[in-house]
Order: sequence, then structure tokens, then C-alpha cells
Amino acid sequence: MTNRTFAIIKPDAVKNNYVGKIYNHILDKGFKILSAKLIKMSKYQAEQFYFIHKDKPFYEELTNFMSSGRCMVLALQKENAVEYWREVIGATNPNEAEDGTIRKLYANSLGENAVHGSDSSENAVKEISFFFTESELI
Ligand code: IDP
Ligand code: MG
Repeated sequence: MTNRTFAIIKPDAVKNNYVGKIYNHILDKGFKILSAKLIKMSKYQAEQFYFIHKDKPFYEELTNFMSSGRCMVLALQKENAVEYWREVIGATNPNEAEDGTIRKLYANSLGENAVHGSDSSENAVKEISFFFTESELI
């Protein structure tokens, strides 16, 4: 479904108590939250989720970080959800992110960058179904 995207409030942002602020940011930007849950990924889950990056030098660091603490996974809905959410979160490196973006506001570093966003509608569908059953998407 092209109007859905998948987001994660990553362990750094949960630890820093930014869940509420980021939740409000999501709602202020006009997204409908179809579902959200607080989870702690296993290392294996993180490895599967980021399998596309398995050959990157940062894969180990990334999967360790993503399984290091609680994160919030969310299924979001809005017109052009994938593109718009990428705009709202900003560049991967918070130092390069535009003012007012979530990563500019709440991220510390390239690795620990507060949030995830799907990069295509096809991946959004896969990522949503990785964490949610259809009956949870209400
Ligand atoms: P994206 O999250 O903006 O789509 P990707 O290139 O898909 O960025 O990378 C996935 C995640 O891997 C990033 O959000 C970040 O947490 C981490 N990452 C990307 N590049 C690096 C790096 O050079 N060093 C450490 N971590 C990185
Ligand atoms: Mg990506």
C-alpha cells in the first residue's frame, strides 16, 4: 500500500526520553499512527531487518546498537508517506540534516540517529509486515 511507511524510534531516542516529542512531531506532520509498540529487538531480528546492509562496514555496529535497548516501531499512514517521512526525519547524518527535522533535533551521531524511515513503498510493506500482523494495523 503506497500510503504507508514504517518508522522506528531508535534506542538512543527512547533512552533520551524523546518518544513523546517524536510522537507529537509525527502527529503534527499529519501522519495517522496505524500501530505502535515498544520492543527490544534481538540481535538476530536486527540482523534480519538490516540484512540489506550485511556487507557494509557498519553492519555489526548498527545491529548491536539496534538490539541494545528498547525502541518503538510504528506503522504510519499519509499520502506519499514514504517520501514525506524521509523529509520529516532528515539526512542520515544529523550534522547534514535540515533544521527542524527529527534527526537534526534529536540525533547524536551518524550511527545513533534517532529514527528509521523506509526508503521505498516496496520496502515499507516488507518492513511493516516484519513487525506487525495485519490485525494490528488499525
Ligand atoms: P537511512 O537510515 O537514512 O536510510 P542507511 O544508509 O539505510 O540510512 O543506513 C541505515 C542506518 O545505518 C543509518 O540510519 C545509521 O543508523 C546506520 N549507518 C549508516 N551509515 C553509517 C556509518 O557510516 N557508520 C555507522 N552507522 C551508519
Ligand atoms: Mg535506509
